[in-house]
Amino acid sequence: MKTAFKDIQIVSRLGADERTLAFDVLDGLTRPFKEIPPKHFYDTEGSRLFEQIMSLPEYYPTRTERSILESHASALVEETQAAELVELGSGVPTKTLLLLDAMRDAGTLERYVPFDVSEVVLLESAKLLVERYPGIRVYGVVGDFERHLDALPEPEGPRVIVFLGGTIGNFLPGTRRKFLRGLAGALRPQDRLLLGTDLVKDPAVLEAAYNDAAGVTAAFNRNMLAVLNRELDADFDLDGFDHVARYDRDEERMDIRLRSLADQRVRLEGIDLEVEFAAGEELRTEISTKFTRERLEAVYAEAGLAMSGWFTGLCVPRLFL
Ligand code: SAH
Ligand code: AVI
Repeated sequence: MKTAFKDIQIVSRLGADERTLAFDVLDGLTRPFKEIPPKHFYDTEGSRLFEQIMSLPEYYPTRTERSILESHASALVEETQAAELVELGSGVPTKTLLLLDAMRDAGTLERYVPFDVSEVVLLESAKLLVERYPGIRVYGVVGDFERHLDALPEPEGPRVIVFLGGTIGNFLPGTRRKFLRGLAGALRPQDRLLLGTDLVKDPAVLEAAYNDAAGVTAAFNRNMLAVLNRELDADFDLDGFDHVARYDRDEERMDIRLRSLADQRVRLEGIDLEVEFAAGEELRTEISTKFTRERLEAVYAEAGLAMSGWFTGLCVPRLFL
């Protein structure tokens, strides 16, 4: 499917026959340990809730990454002479503006290529960007970056691919390796990858970031059940599940789950499935891996990538100031 506006072209790889949600849910809820992948958080409501998470006092990653980009965007553009910016999991591209501003100021900016599962958010951001940067072309891809990297357009000039927000941390190790290998294959020798990851730190700071006092992360987590209710005609009682976010020190990652408050049975009409949850049973909805430089270098090496620069920022949860 293709949608064209002036200066905006959107291609979609998530057609009506896309049955990933149905498959993931059938597969994930019939395992001894229940799990559904985090890409299913991001319907319109999930994307809005994530936008709220980004400005929570406890959620330091967005502010930290923004401050890193503020310090280094100009130098990165000067070094790469980037004419096009490809952004995977682009979401609401607020931090991206720092890179696009630097490209505009250097006179190199030609094209922005956002890539996201959320069509609504992608289209909104495309419209915003063509207004902010007269002359820019936006080529958006609505797709799953685990499966549709081949939908990226041919490069038209020096290209930087950015993957920000720590989203790489949401992959399990095997999927992460496959994804990064695919990405390495899409990079020409002169292209660069700018990856934003969170780092290992005090577990109290980490756990606070995923258990905010206002309950926005809990609502974001439970929203996955609302997605299942709507898309798969399921009857999950959202109040029947607690939000649980713990730091796993051995795996160095946050582990985010929904815990059933009682013995309950859920019917998912759309996939003709009935599932039982025991009281206290947990459904994993997300992991969020925290890295060290050594670990990241090893992850890069196994994907055939080499690290050419490393920038860190101060993690400042506002609650601890
Ligand atoms: N890059 C932004 C948003 C991060 S939130 C930032 O740094 O703030 C993660 C984004 O990735 C969301 O917009 C979500 O819709 C998207 N996403 C998650 N899984 C995806 C997948 N498998 N394929 C494509 N986009 C995905
Ligand atoms: C998108 N991703 C990097 C966020 C994270 O921190 O892992 C998603 C998130 N989940 C709960 N809070 C934020």
